[in-house]
Amino acid sequence: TWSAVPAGPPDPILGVTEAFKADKDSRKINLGVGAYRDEHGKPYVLTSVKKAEQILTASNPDKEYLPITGLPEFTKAAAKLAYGSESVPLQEGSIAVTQSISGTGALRIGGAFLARHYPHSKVIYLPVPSWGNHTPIFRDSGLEVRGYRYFDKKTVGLDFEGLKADLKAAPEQSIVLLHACAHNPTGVDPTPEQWAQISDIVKEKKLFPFFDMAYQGFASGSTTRDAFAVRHFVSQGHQVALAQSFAKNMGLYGERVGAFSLTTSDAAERARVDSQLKIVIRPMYSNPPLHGARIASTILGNQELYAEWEGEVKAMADRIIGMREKLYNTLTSDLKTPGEWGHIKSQIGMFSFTGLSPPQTKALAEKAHVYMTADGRISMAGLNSGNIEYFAQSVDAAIPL
Ligand code: PLP
Ligand code: TYF
Repeated sequence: TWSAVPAGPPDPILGVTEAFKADKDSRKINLGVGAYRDEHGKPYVLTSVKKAEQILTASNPDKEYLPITGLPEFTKAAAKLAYGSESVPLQEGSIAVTQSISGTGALRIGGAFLARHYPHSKVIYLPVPSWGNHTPIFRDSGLEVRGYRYFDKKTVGLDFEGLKADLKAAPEQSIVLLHACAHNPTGVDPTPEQWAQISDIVKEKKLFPFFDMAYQGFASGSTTRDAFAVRHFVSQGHQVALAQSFAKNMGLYGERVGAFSLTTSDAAERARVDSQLKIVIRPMYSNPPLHGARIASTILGNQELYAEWEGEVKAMADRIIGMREKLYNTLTSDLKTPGEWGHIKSQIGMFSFTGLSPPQTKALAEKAHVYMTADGRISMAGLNSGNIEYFAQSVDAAIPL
């Protein structure tokens, strides 16, 4: 029956982990997948998460099904975290929000909802490059995927002129996907002034903004600062779609905790949109899992745990920023590695887009047991004081290739 099914290619990001696992060398480093590692290279479970789990266990909760749109305490708290308690649509009760299977599930619900109900366009514009899963998510949702210029290889920074030109040239009312902060894979974000200009173009062209916020708190260490773009757009009167993930900022990767929301015109419109979100979700997976949403809502709803969590997000962000400094200094001052490495320090969030070429990344894997995606993206969180010098020396050796 399946003789005509062709073998598919491995996932470009998760495939790196497979190669890493198969390597027996003790010096090996995995800088592929974007998952936080502590100073000892180990997965990190936040103390606030452990405390929330203790509170939950002590309350002996049941295992009943959640409603289709998830745990109400969680979705309320998630919307407040993203939009801010001062947000007008939040206060007016005009935000439709549902729990989702982490950020990926939020993007997929959003894609499916827009494909069915957004009346003006079936076209979504993604930054070039974007997270590798964006294209298949939106294509499988029934949207047509196109790109807008984002990254400038020459400056290793934002191609702001290209971005503006491409958004201005897009058909009116197209959907545009924006990374809210800590752009994956480039680590390059617009400045607040640039966001304000993007908001103006989106308004002028009546584009529909869809924010992907997978790293709130992870970029700057402040959940408020990282929500700037979303909150600015909302304050400018845009209606937005928003995908949130709690994988990175709470370290809840495998618990699959996320939310999808849409700001609407008023509470009556919100109720109609809510009803249609349920109709999109019910045949997909019926209702979301309990445990992770309970953890997140316990943290977000408890002042003490919330403060502890904010400290832990900041500590993760700060460790990454420290690794950026150290890598930059080792490459430039100690090793005098040829090239311009300032972007290692200026890039934001979990990743650095090193500028290493596919042959260089291949050599790093084969000769130095250092693994990263073929586009030269490294997960900064995979570096620590025990491996950063070996990494820098390996990069230095690979540069002439
Ligand atoms: N969006 C972006 C830009 C991401 O980088 C990620 C994870 O790496 C996600 C969404 C979704 O991840 P998850 O489904 O684990 O929340
Ligand atoms: O490293 C990245 O960019 C992500 C990480 O279900 C990831 O692709 C891994 C698994 C998953 C979602 C995101």
